[in-house]
Amino acid sequence: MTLFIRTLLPTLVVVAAQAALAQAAAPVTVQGAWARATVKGQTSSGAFMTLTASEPVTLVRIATPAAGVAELHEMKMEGDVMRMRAVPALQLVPTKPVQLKPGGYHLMLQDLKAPLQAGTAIALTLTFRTARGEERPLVLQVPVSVTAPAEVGAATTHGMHKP
Ligand SMILES: [Cu+2]
Repeated sequence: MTLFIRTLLPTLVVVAAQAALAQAAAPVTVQGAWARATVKGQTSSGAFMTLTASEPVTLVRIATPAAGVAELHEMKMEGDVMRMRAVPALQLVPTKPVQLKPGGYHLMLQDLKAPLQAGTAIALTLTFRTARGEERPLVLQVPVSVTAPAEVGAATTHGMHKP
């Protein structure tokens, strides 16, 4: 029995260490995440969500196996023209939700490996840097849909399904 415990103990220590590593996730909560389904021939799309940090962090990197390039973008009116540009980093102020939504900040997924089909989900990893310079990942499964989850009712009200 003693021998059994001695051989088992190192294994338990390793498992505990791995669990601790996994728990060092970003201090950020995500609400309402979704990625827009693509139509035929479309090779890029956007992902949207609300991010709320519990300590000061900066979003520094986005990665997904679903796309060749994943970047943070911002849509802004420049004169009369709506323009989109890449944003290298996004600072989050604790408890202040930041909305990534159509027409504003969004995660741009370019060079899609396959069409994004409604009802499926894509893996997305957001990497945040803390004030101490540590990088913390946030691993998400983002559902793919045609419209934002909250927009479904609004779309119906606006008569989209009427003849
Ligand atoms: Cu974009």
